[in-house]
Amino acid sequence: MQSLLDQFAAALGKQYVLTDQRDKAPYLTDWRKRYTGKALAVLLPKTTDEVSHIVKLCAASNVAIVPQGGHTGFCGGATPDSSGQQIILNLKRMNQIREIDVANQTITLEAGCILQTIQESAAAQDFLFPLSLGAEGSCMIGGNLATNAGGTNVLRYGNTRDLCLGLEVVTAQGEIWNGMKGLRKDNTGYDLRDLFIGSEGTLGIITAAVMKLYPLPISQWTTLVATKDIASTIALLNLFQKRATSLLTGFEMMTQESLALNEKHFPQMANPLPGHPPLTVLIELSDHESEEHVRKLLETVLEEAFSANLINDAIIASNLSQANAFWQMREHITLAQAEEGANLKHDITIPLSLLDTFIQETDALIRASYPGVRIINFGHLGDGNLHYNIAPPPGSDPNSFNLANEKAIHELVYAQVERCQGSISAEHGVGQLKLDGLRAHKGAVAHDLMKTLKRALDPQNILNPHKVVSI
Ligand code: FAD
Ligand code: 2HG
Ligand code: ZN
Repeated sequence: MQSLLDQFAAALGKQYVLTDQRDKAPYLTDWRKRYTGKALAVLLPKTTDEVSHIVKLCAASNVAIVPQGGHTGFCGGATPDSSGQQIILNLKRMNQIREIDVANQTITLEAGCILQTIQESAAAQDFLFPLSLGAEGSCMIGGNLATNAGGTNVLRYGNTRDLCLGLEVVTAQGEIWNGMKGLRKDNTGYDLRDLFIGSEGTLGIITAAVMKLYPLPISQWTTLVATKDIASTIALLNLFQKRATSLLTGFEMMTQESLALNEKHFPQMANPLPGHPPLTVLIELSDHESEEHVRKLLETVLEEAFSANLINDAIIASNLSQANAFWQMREHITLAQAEEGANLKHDITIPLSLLDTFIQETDALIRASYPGVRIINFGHLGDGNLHYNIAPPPGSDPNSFNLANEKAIHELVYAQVERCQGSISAEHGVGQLKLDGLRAHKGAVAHDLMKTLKRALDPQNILNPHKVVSI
């Protein structure tokens, strides 16, 4: 292996090939501390040519590559296995914004750009880059594309896939595919771009992208409302969709149990709505017309919702800092869960018409089989996307509870998801966490097609093996 490490050093410069255990450590454990692996080396390339060179060296030696961005993913996709034979290819040094094309409303950037930096660079030129999620201060656009990340703006702007026009990808053979066209129409056969998006580093390494930009809204209004149950919350969503149409940019649901966990670990994040309502909904409207227009619209729809008995209470944020506080409360649920200890995550989508049935049935099954557990159910209700997470009963040791029950709880929830025609991964991806779940629930034909694609594009199985599908 020494000669391969020497070749890496010759390609990148010695300081960008990390082999010391202390230097490698920060790259070996995921954000949740759910997975820790070992790596032969962590490589930090600066250019697409360097990535190509490294992949060719790895292919020649049959060494597997784990692509990595901010390492914030929830499914262990960016964590190597325990063999110590895989290399981590972390793209953080590839962080140049190459161009903002004002007329075409696009931004061209390298895979290691941090999401928040992209949002800020776009805003500085009066554009909105709408992808927004809790990890935006550290996740990278390459990782967002590789996981097809969702977040809080999907109901208006779509997920990362919908925001992408072009890609540059290094293949498993080390070739560079230049698909960096900023076109909104391109019907030239198979869509290679969409094949790589969401492939979690198993089909190619994304090195750059052309992404869509949008006009920056001139006014946003945020409100927190209390609802009594899922049925009325969905009716409320439908009302906003009808009255506010494309001005509706956020519709996030939080159960009382989720916000109780927030309050326990972050008392300053307590729900400002009184009386601990069963459900709290954060709604955001964004407008390009006038502040007056959007505020009036919001008040009118809320009045209609009160009259129709869809909501029991509402607070409209009176300024930007209160609006930010509402969003902070929403984003802190994940952090509160992490403070509480290991939990079991289910990132699922259900058609809105079956969501109520899913929650009622699944809650009952979980509570009957696992008395005392907390169901931390929150998420992007506007997309039918629940984060249906299970925290062990208070006082029990999370690790031993999860060890004993993880498999059975995942299976119970996934069986319910399948029954309700949903998906076992809405936005977080598959990685290693849902490898078995995907095999069991994707459907045999779809799963075989995925394996066929993997074999065709990466016959040596060197790109992130045993993530998403095993061949
Ligand atoms: P990593 O974790 O480094 O990698 C993720 C996967 O992509 C791995 O399989 C890796 O091998 C692959 N990969 C990374 N870079 C490349 C590349 N350049 N080419 C090919 N493959 C690559 N996710 C959501 O969808 N919605 C949310 O609302 C959301 N909220 C979050 C909140 C918090 C607090 C945290 C910690 C995470 C959240 N996530 C969310 C999950 C995570 O942030 C996203 O999945 C994000 O897109 C991962 O980006 P990353 O750069 O950290 O990728
Ligand atoms: C969110 O929507 C993220 O906040 C995290 O997707 C979800 O913690 C989770 O399970
Ligand atoms: Zn989410």
